[in-house]
Amino acid sequence: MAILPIIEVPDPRLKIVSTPVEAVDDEVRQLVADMFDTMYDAPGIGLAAIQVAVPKRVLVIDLQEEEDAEGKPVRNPHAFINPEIVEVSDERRCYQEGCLSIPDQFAEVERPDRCRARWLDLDGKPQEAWFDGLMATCLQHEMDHLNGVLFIDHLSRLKREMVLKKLAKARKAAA
Ligand code: GNR
Ligand code: NI
Repeated sequence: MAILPIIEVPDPRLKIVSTPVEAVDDEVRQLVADMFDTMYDAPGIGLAAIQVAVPKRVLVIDLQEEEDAEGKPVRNPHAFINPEIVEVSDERRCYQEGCLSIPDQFAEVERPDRCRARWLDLDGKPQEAWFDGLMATCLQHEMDHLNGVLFIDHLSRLKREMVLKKLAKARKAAA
């Protein structure tokens, strides 16, 4: 178990375009395991490798929407290696997004409602499927990270600057 430090804005590494994984080997599987530990600890519903300073095209998602009898979230981990979005719906949806690299800041982002993705699983096997709802939103948010894009990059300049100003203020208050 390894909880890795999450890098935050304005770290320039968040703008890196991550590189495809060449082989799904034990090193990649260890990275994925550490990313799950880090995501659950944060807690968050998704994490891209660059957020733990690894510029590889790897992301993990667990919406943790179900609960067991005691009200504890049921784990539903998904790992995506070298993911690509191959098709999106014309319909869009708005969702109040947040990001572990922009802590405690939220803003409405509009994205395609559904997306079809292609990726490698932990055995290196190609997979392809449609996603909708929060899974589609989260997958597109994580895909953006692999391309050096943050949710605030989808906002107007004014709104982006408002988010960054609020973050600066919150950090100052916490210091
Ligand atoms: O934990 C997270 N919540 C979230 C909420 C709405 C849309 C996207 C996300 S992803 C985010 C974790 C994160 O920063 N992943 O990159
Ligand atoms: Ni994020």
